[in-house]
Amino acid sequence: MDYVKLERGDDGVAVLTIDRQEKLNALDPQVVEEIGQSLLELESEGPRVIIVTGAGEKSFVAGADIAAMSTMDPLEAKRFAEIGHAAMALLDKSPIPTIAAVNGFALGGGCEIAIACDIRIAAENALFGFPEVGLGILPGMGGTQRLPRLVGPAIAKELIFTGRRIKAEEARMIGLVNHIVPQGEALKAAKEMAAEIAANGPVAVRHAKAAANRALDVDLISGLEYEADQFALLFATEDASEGMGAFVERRKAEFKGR
Ligand code: CO8
Repeated sequence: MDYVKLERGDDGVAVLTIDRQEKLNALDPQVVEEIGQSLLELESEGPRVIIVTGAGEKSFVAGADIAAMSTMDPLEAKRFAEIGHAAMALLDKSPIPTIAAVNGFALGGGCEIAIACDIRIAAENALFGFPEVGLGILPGMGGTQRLPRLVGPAIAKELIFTGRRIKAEEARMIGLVNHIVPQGEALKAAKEMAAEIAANGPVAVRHAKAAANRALDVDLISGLEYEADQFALLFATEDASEGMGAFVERRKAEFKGR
């Protein structure tokens, strides 16, 4: 891989870093392919949490590579969007929790990566926005679908139609960002949150993610049925016996992930 680095911690936390700093980590087709391949690798290894970040403090990802897109024909653009969608699905539909540690620019495709993650932690210098319509295109890596689900249709449409950039604080106010931390500390804060998640029953966390994802796709009654099934299923795991047993015996649970 040229532009994506994977770091696997002993604590079950994997960090995927997009590293193309000379272009502010902009996404050309190769970068997007590498993100998808890396996430596929991680999915089969099964870390407890995946953190996604951009190399350097200046930029998370400054969007899709505009120079590369400027020569694409519609079929190439469709293919680009498809590999992008496949990679993003590995972030939000995979059972492994994902956290975006956002440092600096998260524009266009960069913001789309961030919102495909389950949770976003932003450094104070983070800047979010969807500049695509100013380029005569639109957010094509899930932004038109995920942003309205995350912040509601009116705010999403405002951001997409105007292309306005917003700072971390405004992003937090509208629910785009979970937490803001000092500049340079987004990855550290994401690792701290990942450690909190990783200390819990991993099978439970995975099923909880699947259940929470269901809330976005189905009506309440179907979602509650799904939740009850997932809840019941966990009673067949060793982790549930261990977790509840440890509470009753007043000791710390040792989860095995099964
Ligand atoms: N594409 C290509 N190159 C870029 C991009 C980009 N998005 N962003 C930055 N770069 C390059 C610059 O061209 C420059 O390269 P070089 O040194 O070779 O000239 C280098 O990175 C440094 O950038 P700047 O000199 O411009 O740095 P500044 O600090 O002056 O400005 C900005 C930083 C404000 C981020 C500015 O670079 C900028 O506006 N970039 C473009 C942001 C943007 O419009 N992003 C959205 C792109 S469209 C998109 O993301 C569509 C996604 C949907 C399709 C995905 C399908 C998979």
